[in-house]
Amino acid sequence: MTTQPWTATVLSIFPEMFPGPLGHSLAGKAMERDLWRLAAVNLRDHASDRHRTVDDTPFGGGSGMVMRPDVIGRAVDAAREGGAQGPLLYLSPRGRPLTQSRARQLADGPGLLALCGRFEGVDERVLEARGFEEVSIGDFVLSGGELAAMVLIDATVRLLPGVIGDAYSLEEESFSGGLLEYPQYTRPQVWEDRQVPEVLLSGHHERIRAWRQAMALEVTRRRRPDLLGEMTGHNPRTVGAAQPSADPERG
Ligand code: 9WO
Repeated sequence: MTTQPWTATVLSIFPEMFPGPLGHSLAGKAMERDLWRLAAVNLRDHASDRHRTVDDTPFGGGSGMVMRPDVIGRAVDAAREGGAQGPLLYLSPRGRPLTQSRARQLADGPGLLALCGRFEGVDERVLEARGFEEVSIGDFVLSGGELAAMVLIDATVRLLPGVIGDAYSLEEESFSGGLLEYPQYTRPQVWEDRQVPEVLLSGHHERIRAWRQAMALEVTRRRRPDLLGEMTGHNPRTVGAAQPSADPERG
């Protein structure tokens, strides 16, 4: 017996949405190379009536429908029985925010199971009983958990060994770690009267490295000072911060 590749199992009433964008580009190429696998399970296959019902009206009243715990419980148990490994995740705006660090942990494991809710959500008891971890990709509401699951899987799969060249990932770890990206430029050298910054044409690799680091720090300080606060324990708004111009993005 040999070891299985990293596998994402998704539980959804719209399994045909998968792999969707995950079948393209970097994740898609990696899937073709069998560096990871995707198993999309139709929750309706675990319904118990001939209409394949997965939802019902909420106790206590109110609008909309709630996904039934018995159907989801059977789907999870069958996936586990079939060999699905890794944490059980429920994509929800109530969840703990997804971070690069959580994506790295997930990439270090054997895979994940993602429950994609629809309607007004999932019966709370099945989340408790199966020990779901709730994960949010941001403070907004989608029509369902599927797109959020794709985001989570994409963020994780690109960190799997062999998916991105080692040189690139090392650079990402050591340099841009914790900071936003520095500005990038390519040809043409002049476009609509806008010059590429001179230093990037200099061929002076140490000056280029220093410029990029300074720019990454400046972009982070202006747009996401909270990221610097986490690194330094200081409030960066008060540490030598120039006054922003009228446009906070371009000052
Ligand atoms: C819909 C709704 C309608 C009336 C009153 C309350 C309501 N809550 C919801 C709701 O949260 N619907 C969710 C839709 C149920 C779970 C799946 N859905 C979902 C997941 N929308 N947005 C996400 C999501 C997941 C991860 N990160 C950000 C958003």
